[in-house]
Amino acid sequence: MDLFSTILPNKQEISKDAYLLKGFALVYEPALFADLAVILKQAPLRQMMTKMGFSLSASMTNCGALGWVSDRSGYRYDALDSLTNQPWPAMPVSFKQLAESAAIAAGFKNFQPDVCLINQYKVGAGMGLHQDKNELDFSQPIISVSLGIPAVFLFGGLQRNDKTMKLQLYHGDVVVWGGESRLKFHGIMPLKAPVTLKVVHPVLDTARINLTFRKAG
Ligand code: MD6
Ligand code: FE
Repeated sequence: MDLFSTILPNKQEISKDAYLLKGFALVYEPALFADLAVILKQAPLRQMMTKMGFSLSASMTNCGALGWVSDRSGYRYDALDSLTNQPWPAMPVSFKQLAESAAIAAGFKNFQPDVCLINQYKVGAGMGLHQDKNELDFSQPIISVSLGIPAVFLFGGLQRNDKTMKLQLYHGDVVVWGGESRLKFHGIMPLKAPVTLKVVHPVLDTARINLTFRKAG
């Protein structure tokens, strides 16, 4: 048994090289929210367009040296926010510490994220099945932090048509994936209105925020 299975009883392997760390982000919550508020003022959430001219249902922004963007010319990483023509806000220490410690807990050493994509989902918003493959180095994992109301995460295989598993992600849950799972198809089912007030967050209300950390450049 490895050291972290004793220290982290809430670590679940969901697939080869992919882990769910239940509640891992909860101790970071006060710092994350304070830092997030500053970022959102500087680089507001916005709905981006796809190449095909549809707008993504989640609203997005970024912090870090690079940001994930999509518009009529496609999606890519860009150092500038096209809304402000300024660099994205720097990645706060709290964000970095959360991402790096989650990576270590899942067995990925030396993860140094240069992008944090911030997704906000309101009830009804979701994200279709996709692969994350715009990053240069697929040996680096992705760290995904869920905040706010629960979502159903779809997790498939290396082919779009492969069978998907469904995973409930709750406030504070962190998914870390890399290695053999790095290029697996995944998505978010359209969010349902919460059925209990217990999952309605005092700050986020009935929204979900997802932070995904990557090393893109
Ligand atoms: C989301 N997440 O949870 C969207 N990608 O809102 C992702 O697309 C994602 O959670 C790569 C790795 C983990 C993820
Ligand atoms: Fe993704």
